[in-house]
Amino acid sequence: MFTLKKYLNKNTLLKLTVYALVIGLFWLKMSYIQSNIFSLNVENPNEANILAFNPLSSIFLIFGIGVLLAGRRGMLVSYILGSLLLYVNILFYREYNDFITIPMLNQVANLAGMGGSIQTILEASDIFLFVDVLIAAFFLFYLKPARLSQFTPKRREGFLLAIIAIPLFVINLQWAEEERTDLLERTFDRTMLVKYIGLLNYHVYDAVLQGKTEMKKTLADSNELVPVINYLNEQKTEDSDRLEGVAEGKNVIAISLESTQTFVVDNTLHGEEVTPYFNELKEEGMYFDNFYHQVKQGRTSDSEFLLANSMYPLNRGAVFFTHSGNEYEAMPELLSENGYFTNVMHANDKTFWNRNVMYDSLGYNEFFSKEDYDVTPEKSHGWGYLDEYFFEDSLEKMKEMEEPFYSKMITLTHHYPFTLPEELATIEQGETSSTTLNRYFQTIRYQDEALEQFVEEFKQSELYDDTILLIYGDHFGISENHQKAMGEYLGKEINDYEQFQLQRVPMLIYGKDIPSETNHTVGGQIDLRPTLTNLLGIEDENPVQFGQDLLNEDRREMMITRDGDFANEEYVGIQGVCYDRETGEQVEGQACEEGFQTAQEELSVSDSVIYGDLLRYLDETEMVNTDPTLNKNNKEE
Ligand code: GP9
Ligand code: MN
Repeated sequence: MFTLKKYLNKNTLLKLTVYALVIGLFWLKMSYIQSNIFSLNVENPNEANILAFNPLSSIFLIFGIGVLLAGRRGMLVSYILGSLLLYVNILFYREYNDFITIPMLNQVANLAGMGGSIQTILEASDIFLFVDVLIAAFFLFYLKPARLSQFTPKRREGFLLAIIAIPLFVINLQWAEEERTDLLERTFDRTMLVKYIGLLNYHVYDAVLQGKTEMKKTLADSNELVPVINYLNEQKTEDSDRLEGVAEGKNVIAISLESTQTFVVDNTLHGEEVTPYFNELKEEGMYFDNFYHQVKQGRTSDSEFLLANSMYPLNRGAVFFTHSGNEYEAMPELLSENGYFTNVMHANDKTFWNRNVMYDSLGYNEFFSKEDYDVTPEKSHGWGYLDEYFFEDSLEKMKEMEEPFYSKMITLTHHYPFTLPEELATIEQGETSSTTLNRYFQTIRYQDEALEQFVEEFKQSELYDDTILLIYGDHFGISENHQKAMGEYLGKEINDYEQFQLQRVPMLIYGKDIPSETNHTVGGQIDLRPTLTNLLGIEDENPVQFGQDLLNEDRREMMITRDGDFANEEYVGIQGVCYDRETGEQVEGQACEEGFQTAQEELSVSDSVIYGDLLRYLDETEMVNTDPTLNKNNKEE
């Protein structure tokens, strides 16, 4: 019979002591490394507690496997391997300020960089990180119970340890999700993942992600690109030459405005314009008022993906994380080939959204991240470096750049939760039932002022004559959770149609030879690339693009969201329901049927390219497809 007494004899207690000592020792070491060697930005006591707790599940797992495979020797092997893995991460972190990922390991060039400096990142005191291995060996083999052969772990104990890891991990994850919902789905940032689930679990997660990606990729073959290209050819409209090459050879400054939605443009609060500067600027350039964001969980990074590739991001996770190792034919690469110095300016950690890795895949020449800016506590708030300083420093950098350049700037201050030091607020908060929305007005006003200072200084600089600006909102800032408050502000009920229309973000093209006009075409971020390459007069031969030039009057007016909803010239289709785009009235019948079908098809075609990493077959597929003799032969047969 299973009685506690039977199991809690002296022998068992001695055994448990050894287990507890070894597990406790590794726990101590891992906690020390996580809290003292890595900078994980622990923000509150709850996060500190999660961080202290999160090594446990992985420790039970690795020791469980060790015991299962080879008893106490296995336990020591687990201890040594675990320690080595931690140490390799420490070395990597010293060099890259980042954690190892499998795609990162695959990037030989990166590792070569590390190899060159390996001596400089080793520290004499690192030896102390291994002293505990000797102590663990002592516990396992020479401590009295061990010496007297009272510590001989059985396989089933190993199994039990590994099983205990499961509830420990579930507790860890639930606790973490309270702080950060959808932690694993959204895969924000490696630093954040390590903070919440611990370094070893993070590696398991990374391996699972990689396994899934590899599997889909392995199953794909070059034939799959043919239907993609066929589909895109069907959708294609004749190129128009409207404004083609008007900005030939010019620099481009693309400005991604954080959380900026169209509803604030030309709108007021307390009788004051919310974004007075942008309202004015848009009159001097080409402004698009039916332009939508198309992002999903990858938020800013998804908008970057859309801009660079004219492909849809993924429905789950951030493609910047999940498919950074894919082959792309991205716009930065194309511009580089056309003599541009391509770069991104964003004063945040370079690892956020895996940017440091993905930007290489997209072909950017340089990434000016937080470490390239003079970020001090006085000049920071909330998410980090305040926009005014970011703009100021960035313009200085651009003045020194070799021309032509393509710089993409990403602002930061107007980010959820939209807080601002009181002295920087120049408009009163809103008075709706949502404090989030109320604060939103202050941070967007702040961003507007920072933009003003930048654009006005830019106009005075020598860059003005030879540069165009492409300014766009990255995604919504006010989510559906604030519908009621949004309704209070806009003075109307926010139903599904209105909520959909709130996904419009401003888009403005501004520069010396760009005419002033307001363009009402229905479009989205997917259209940015073809629009820009047309203005620059650059031949873009990549056929796998889903967007269309916004200036082409014959374009297919269609904007598809990641949820399979859409807007076209006449209708807006939302979750199977059809609305008149202008009036918002519900339309009965099959009016939206075709639109929904196109949306579904288009998203799955785009997904197949990413999941199958199909662009790696582009060269060979094009050859097959465009060989006229081959087509002729086919016809003759
Ligand atoms: C972080 C910034 C914000 O670097 O781009 O990201 P978001 O949360 O908006 O995707
Ligand atoms: Mn954003």
